[in-house]
Amino acid sequence: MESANLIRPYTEELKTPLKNTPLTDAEVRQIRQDFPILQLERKGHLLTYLDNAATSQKPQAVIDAVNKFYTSYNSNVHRGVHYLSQASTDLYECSRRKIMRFLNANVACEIIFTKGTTDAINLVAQTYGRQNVGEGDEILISTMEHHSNIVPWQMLCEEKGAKLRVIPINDRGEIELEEYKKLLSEKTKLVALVHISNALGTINPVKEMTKLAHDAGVPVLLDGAQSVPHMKIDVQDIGCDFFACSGHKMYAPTGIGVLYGRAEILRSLPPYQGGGDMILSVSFDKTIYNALPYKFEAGTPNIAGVIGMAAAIDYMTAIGLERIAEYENKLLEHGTKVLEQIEGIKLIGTAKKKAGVLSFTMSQAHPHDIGQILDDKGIAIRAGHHCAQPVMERFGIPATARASLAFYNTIEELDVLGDAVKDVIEIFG
Ligand code: 7TS
Repeated sequence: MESANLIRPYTEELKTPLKNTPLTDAEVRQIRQDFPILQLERKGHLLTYLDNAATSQKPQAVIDAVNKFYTSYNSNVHRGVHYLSQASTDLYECSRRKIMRFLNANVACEIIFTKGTTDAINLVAQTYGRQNVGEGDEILISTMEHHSNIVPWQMLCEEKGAKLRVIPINDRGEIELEEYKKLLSEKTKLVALVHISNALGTINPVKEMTKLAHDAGVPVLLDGAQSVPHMKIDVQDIGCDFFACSGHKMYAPTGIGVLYGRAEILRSLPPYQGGGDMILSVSFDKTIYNALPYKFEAGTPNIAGVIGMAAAIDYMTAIGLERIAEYENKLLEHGTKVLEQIEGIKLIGTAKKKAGVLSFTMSQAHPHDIGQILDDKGIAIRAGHHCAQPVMERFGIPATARASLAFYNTIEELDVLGDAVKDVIEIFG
């Protein structure tokens, strides 16, 4: 019989980037061929997919990894002595170690698989939060949080009689650091902060903010949903205590995500959910919980999702995260220029440090109308509040139109976006 090691389709080691020179247009054309969905046509137009902050498209390598799991390895993990169960367990744990390296966590047990960012943040709220937050305590978030980094804390505060405090942002959509310093106090039990804003594109100074929180004795959770796909992440260098992200925004399947937590903190926490896999032994008198990371992974996990996420990491690291960030920055600069030159367009989110998000309003048309007309031209953007209603309120607007970028987008696509936006203006005059 074949051994699990022999059938392993990839290793836990990270790939090294194929090159260290800037990503060329020819390479991007090649990369686009790896994404079957980018070959789709809509109403006679080749799809221009600019809704990557909502979810990214999947390369064939990820689709194949999931397919291969179901066709050749499907079995439950951590259970059977039989060949398939050992193979799927091997793939699952090998993927965990790959993700540990990708985020530069210290040990594999610091990587907890979740359904996504939302689930990861709720895990922290329900474990760390319920254990450590009491009446009169405070949790510090920012104005630019996604609802998934607001509502779990509101729910916790309501239950515990604690208070949610909010760090203000300036007109460019940047954190007011002086206000942040003032808000940190002995009452603060956690800082929960978005790394890159999905509505504005702002890259927050998370290392500096983590240091300030730690100096005040406060742990930090980062919402990395929008940062992991677009820049190199090193959780130890940042120094954060928790880091949450979603597979589907980093070219992996939906329904899978990661919570990184420092082992020392995770060990001190109660379990999140009860069930199979999170226990060592169960009797009606006493249940003994499993060690990390299984204590936080109750029930059969999303094995195919985990394997797909490892394949996505292979794909991204082979291109190179630094090269991805550099190329996307070039796209952002070009897209910003294109939109800025159009009369009536206002960019929302103009931070000095920004990732590939172009949120805008137009004096002539509502964002939903813009989205509709662009869709007729095969261009996919998102229109709405982007699950960040407090950001909209801060800027006094109900919604924005948002084009969000990935490394498979091109300068030409941003020109297509610009021309289509001009057409919207003509229609609405
Ligand atoms: N945090 C941020 C910063 C996000 O952008 C999102 C999703 C989430 C958390 C939640 O992630 P999930 O995978 O758990 O749903 N953002 C978006 C978006 O911008 N458009 O659709 C979803």
